[in-house]
Amino acid sequence: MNADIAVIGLAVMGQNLILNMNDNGFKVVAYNRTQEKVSTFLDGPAKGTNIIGATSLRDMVDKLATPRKVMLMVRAGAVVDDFIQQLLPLLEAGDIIIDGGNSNYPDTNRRVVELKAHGIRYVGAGVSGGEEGARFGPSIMPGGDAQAWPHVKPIFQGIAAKTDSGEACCDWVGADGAGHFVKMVHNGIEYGDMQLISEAYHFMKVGLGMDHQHMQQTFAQWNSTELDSYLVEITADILGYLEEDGSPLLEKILDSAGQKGTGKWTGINALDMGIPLTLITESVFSRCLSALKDEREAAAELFQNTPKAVDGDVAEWVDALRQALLASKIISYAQGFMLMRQASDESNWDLNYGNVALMWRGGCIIRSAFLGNIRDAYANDPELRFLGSDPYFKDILDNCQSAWRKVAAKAIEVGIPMPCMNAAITFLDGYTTARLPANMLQAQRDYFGAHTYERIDRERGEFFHTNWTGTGGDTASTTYDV
Ligand code: NBP
Repeated sequence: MNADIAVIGLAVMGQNLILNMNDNGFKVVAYNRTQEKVSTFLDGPAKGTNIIGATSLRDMVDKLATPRKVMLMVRAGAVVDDFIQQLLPLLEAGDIIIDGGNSNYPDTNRRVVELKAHGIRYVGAGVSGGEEGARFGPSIMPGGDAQAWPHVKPIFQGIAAKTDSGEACCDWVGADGAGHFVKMVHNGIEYGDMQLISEAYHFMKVGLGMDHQHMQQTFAQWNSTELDSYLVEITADILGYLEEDGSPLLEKILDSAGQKGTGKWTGINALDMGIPLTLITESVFSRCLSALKDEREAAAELFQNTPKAVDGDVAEWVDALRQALLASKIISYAQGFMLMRQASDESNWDLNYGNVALMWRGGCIIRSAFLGNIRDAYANDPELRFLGSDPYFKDILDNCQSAWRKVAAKAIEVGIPMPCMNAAITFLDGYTTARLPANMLQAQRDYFGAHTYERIDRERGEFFHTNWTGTGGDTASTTYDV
């Protein structure tokens, strides 16, 4: 047999990726742990296609052309390691294993090294876009053993989403777990975007008293501005969705958010790497806070917290909100790209940030017109440290600032929680403040723990300790940062 690729895992992502590969002329072998899912798939969605099934991993491997390409679309974690162990005796040097699931990137780092020792080329590919993306064009972020890329490239770029100018939303990201790292940051940014939109909705509903039709029209209109994006588009759809009795379904959905871990991993990595990823981290905490539903209900009663109205012209507030959302979004992406730069520097991945923006331009959940501008920003200056410094984005931040502050201040005044919009403006204020009160922090640290400080009237790198009380000693603690 001479199939191009095998896909293991026939849940929603695997099935749709296989159908997409088939549409694009690739011959695919489908395999699943629970065998009946193979026959159900072949007799159902795959009927009449060139897709073939396998009854065992041996059968699957035998049906592949060399070098064999086996893609795992299974639950992340131990299941991936189990399949790798089962595949190893069946594959030979030069064959390729691809993990297209949401694996944590340190696992991918480890697997690339372990499999290289067996002569197997391992690829960790982030796949985004959910069911529809998988079926008709996902965003794919592959990284790992670069020798695998020429073999995988035609399939991945063939099935990936395309930008308006026809570029594939898939390119080689970098070594080790770089692909899964970039996918993780993508998901973190998705958390931030979703929370920002939810905050805008909350302000409209509670503060401005807008009805669903008005909110739906507002988001639909925003979708023809710089906010043009998949998430803004589906928000308008969600707001317009009515139940049979004519009432909006949205208001019947329990306000307790779930999460599957990628936002949390992004926050953990930011803490580990010392990057102030305040907005995405707040968005994860917002989900945690929302999940404390019973406690919140009790506290709402205890504090007699009732929604408060925002006075003033609704249309003016709506436009201020649009500006606040846009500016906050810029900060969120700026922080996400700061995190990727730090990871790239630490791991020598040499990430191409413009390419990352291009990969997210289509096919994925955070796809937006805005990502085209991010791509341009990094094309103009690949060394850009802060996205907000790019002229296009700086202009928006400058122009939106007054409205953005107005919204953030009003939300605090009337008690509407907007943690991400507020985190965003606070970040910009901190990032653009030449002298922060960290001198006080350093003095305190030295006062109680002899942690030493640097002086502005001396060279950087020279550390001082003061005996602040006259009763402490002159011995300083060792100076290091963690
Ligand atoms: P799931 O994450 O639900 O995984 C289902 C697959 O994992 C099935 O093939 C199932 O086999 C297999 N599996 C499980 Br669960 N436990 C197993 C075990 N102990 N041994 C062997 N196989 C096992 O599927 P999905 O939602 O299609 O996602 C696939 C991957 O893609 C995941 O890593 C996911 O995080 C990622 N992803 C999902 C989305 C999305 O929108 N759903 C988007 C992007 C990425 P069985 O049929 O025998 O139980």
